[in-house]
Amino acid sequence: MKKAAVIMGSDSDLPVVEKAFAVFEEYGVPYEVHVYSAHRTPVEARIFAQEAADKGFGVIVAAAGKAAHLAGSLAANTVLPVIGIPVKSSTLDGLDALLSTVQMPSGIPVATVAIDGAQNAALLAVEILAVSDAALAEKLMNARRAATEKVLKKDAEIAAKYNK
Ligand code: RP5
Repeated sequence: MKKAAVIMGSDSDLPVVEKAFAVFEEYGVPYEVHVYSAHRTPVEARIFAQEAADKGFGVIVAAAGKAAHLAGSLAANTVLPVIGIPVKSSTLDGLDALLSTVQMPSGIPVATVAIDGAQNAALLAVEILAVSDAALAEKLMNARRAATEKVLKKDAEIAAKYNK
C-alpha cells in the first residue's frame, strides 16, 4: 500500500494534526510525519515534495496556520494529491490559513478541509489510497455503514421519547 505523508509547518500544529494519525492507525495506512515549513525550511519542503512519489507516498496531508503556504508549496513540487489543513493558530481564528490554503491559483490544486479538520483530511487521504486498494475501500464502506446505524439508533431513541 502507498504511504501517506503528514507535513506540518510547526510542531505547534501537532495537537491539531494528531487527529489524523488516529485515522491512519484505524485504517492500517502507513504514514510518515515531518515538520517542514514553506517559510522556515523551504528547501527541505521542496525536496520532500519532489521525492515523495519515488519514496512510495500516494498522498500528502499538509497542515499550517497563519499565512499558510505549505500545502500550496508542496503541491507546486509534486503531482501527488495534496490535502491542506488550515490550522487555527492566530488572532484571526484560522480564517487567514483557510484563505491561504484554499485560494490556490489555477493549475496547482490543493484539496482544502475545514479549519483544524485533520480527521477529514486523513479520511480523504484514505479514500484517495482506497481508489487502488479494494480492502481499504471495504473498510471505508463498513465504517460508513456503522456511522449510519449509530445515527439511526439515536433517531429511534429521540423519536420514541418525543413523538407520542
Ligand atoms: C505556521 O505558523 C505554522 O504552521 C503554525 O501554525 C504557525 C505558527 O508557528 P510557530 O510560531 O508556533 O512555530 O507556519
